[in-house]
Amino acid sequence: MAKIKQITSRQILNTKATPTVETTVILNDGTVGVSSCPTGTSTGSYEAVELRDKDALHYRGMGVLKAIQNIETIISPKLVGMEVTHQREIDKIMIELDGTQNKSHLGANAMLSVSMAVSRAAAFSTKTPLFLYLHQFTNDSLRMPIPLMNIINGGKHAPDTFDFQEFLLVPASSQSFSQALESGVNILNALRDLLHTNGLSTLVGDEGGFAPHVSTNFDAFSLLAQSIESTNQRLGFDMFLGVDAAATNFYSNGQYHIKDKSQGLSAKSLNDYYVELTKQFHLLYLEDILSEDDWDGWTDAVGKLSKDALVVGDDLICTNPYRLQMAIDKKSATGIIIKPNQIGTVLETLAVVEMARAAGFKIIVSHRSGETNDDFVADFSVAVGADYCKFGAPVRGERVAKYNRLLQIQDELSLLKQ
Ligand code: 2PG
Ligand code: MG
Repeated sequence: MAKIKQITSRQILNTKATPTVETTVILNDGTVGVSSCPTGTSTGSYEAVELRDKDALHYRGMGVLKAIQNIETIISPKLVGMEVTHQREIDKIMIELDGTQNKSHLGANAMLSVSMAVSRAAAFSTKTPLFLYLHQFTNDSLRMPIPLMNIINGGKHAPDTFDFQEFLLVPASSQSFSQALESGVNILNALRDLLHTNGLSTLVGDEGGFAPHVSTNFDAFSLLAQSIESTNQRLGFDMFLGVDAAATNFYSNGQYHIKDKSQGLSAKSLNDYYVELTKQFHLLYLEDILSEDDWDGWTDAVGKLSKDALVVGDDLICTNPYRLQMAIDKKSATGIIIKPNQIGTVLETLAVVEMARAAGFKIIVSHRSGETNDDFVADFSVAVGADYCKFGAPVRGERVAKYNRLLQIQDELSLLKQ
């Protein structure tokens, strides 16, 4: 088995012109594995720490040279010489070297880029597709996820537009991955035409979805419903809708403030509004519909909404086992967003998936708004048999990289079955 010979890292840019860490792992059999970390914009308070230099003279303080130094001076000396397939031990060593609850010593960006590059090098070295390589660390079945496509952007991803952050297409599970992707593209094109006809902007937000200046969240759902109807698909049969409200961003002084309502709302009243929207627009997927610490509000949401839609925690849980346990105990969600950089290593991410699955949660593997062209999460989503993946709109290189990788995997899976 191949051993780690060298680990090098560098500062590269993500899609928001913000520096991030890219790591190269070289093995003694000549194999090379490279991986880079994504970055969130509307981050949860309980995410692992992304180490930033805070040197105002460079990249407005957002440089990651300290994280890179940690890789080269602290992590690399301990990992060089190890068997690359010993992912569990490798991640454990990094967790011990960090020694904190939230990865604030080494930085989750440093640790995750190494962890993913190690997996990729091991997969190459053993001549195994990455999704199959990762699959051996799980108890799940391989499965193509249903793509949740964010074709209208709001919130922090498109400032001065909608209060809700993401308006998502949710294809029916009867569609194969490639059919679902094509349906999404057809609706994206129909929406572009509809916006154009109405004299609205077709400029896009961080994740490639349109960001028109219409006023309410209700209006955004209406635009999606009209676009779906103008294709040959039926809302509520072939295609459903979803939302990532990222509600922490419009919560203040105990109330939720959205343009749809003239006054601030309590969690219960906001949940009643979600019930109306769910009925009218066939919402199947509801992510971060309440603020990240509004546990009672979340429990109320599950009671009112979970028979019709998935109630999904992102900032609520932050891919963190302690937060997940709270969500299980309080019956606050029925699905979990999985983002490797919220926790910091591949093995810990896999463990959270297992824990969530055992509690009956649906699994949604997600990109970040600040991405690179790294398609690791595509393989990861298949490896853990995720129910859904959320990789943005099916446009822009960094989003399409993940969808295109899933198209390859769909083919590879059918070859495996032959
Ligand atoms: C989210 C993500 C990804 P960000 O909230 O789900 O869509 O956004 O990466 O900005 O946290
Ligand atoms: Mg989210």
